[in-house]
Amino acid sequence: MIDLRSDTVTRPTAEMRVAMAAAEVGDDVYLEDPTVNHLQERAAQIFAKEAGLFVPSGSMGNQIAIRLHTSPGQEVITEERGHIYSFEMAAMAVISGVLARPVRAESGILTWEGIKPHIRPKVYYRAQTGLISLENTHNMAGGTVYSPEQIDDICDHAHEAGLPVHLDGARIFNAAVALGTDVARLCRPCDSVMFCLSKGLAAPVGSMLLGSAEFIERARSIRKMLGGGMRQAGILAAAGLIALEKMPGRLSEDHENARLLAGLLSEIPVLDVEPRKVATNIVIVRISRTGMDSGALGGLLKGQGLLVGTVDPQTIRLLTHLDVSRDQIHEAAQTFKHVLENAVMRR
Ligand code: TLP
Repeated sequence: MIDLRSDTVTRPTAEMRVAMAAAEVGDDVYLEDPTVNHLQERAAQIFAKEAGLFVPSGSMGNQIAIRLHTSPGQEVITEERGHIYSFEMAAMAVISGVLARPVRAESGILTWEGIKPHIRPKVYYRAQTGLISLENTHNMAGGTVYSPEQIDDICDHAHEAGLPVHLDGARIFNAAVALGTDVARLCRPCDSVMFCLSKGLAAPVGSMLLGSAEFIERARSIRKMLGGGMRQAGILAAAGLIALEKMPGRLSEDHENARLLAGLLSEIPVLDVEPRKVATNIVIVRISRTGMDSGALGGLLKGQGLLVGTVDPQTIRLLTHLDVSRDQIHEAAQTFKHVLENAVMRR
């Protein structure tokens, strides 16, 4: 099987497995796991934030941040296809008692001009805006990237308006590699940042939440409340450390493979894909002209050994990652060609 459904499918590397077996551990609820402590310190250092917290998932990291930045009854501004709104089980309503205020930006990249009209006026009879959340790279918009200047501009205006900004940076290293900058610069003005070790960086489990020392201290309590207090989590943090130190350096390979894949697919007449829009490791393909919906096409591709992700009935999503080689990209494009030619012949 060639699995392009997500970069979450990456398996830990041989080096990670060795490090996991040898990890020094303790009870992290007592703050006594040296490997977790080391990972948290290293992540904070690399991102130039005061402190970091190892969390079991990106969703938990985002939801802890929302809980800490907001009060019940407030609204959270997010891009309409943002993960915190579209893929986190309405958790912000359940856990924090807040409403999402989704804002559409075609490229997934919000601007202050786009956000400003959605900030509630400060009157007592209107729900108040509590937080702005950005996603870099933007997953469902196709791995699109905010530049440091775009983030600075939104954060400057948000802070002037008294609003905090959280960054869902699940794939922030992909953004940094695409821009040729570092994650500390990209995240500088954000009040909190979540990034994932378990996506393109290939760790088996885990994400990090970063912010001020005071924010992270409070985050640790909410993590425990949500059932995310882990014990000998150093086993996982050991893989996370390798993900953090060694894996960002290879992400450009995934980006090249994504551009290659988009180029090959753009040669298939019934597919709509724009290679020049591929900025990182995500390729979005419109399939309305194939005469099939994404479930049907996905089923046929699976029958030929290729797994793809679904965005909606007319759109599929393909991600490149550590466990797909350049040869497999060519193979995947051939599979699309073969399946679509056969489907047209059957009609
Ligand atoms: N994304 C997953 C799915 O949930 C859609 C994927 O396959 O891409 N923020 C962003 C931007 C994400 O893409 C994801 C996961 C998360 C947060 C949540 O991370 P986890 O899965 O660790 O809770």
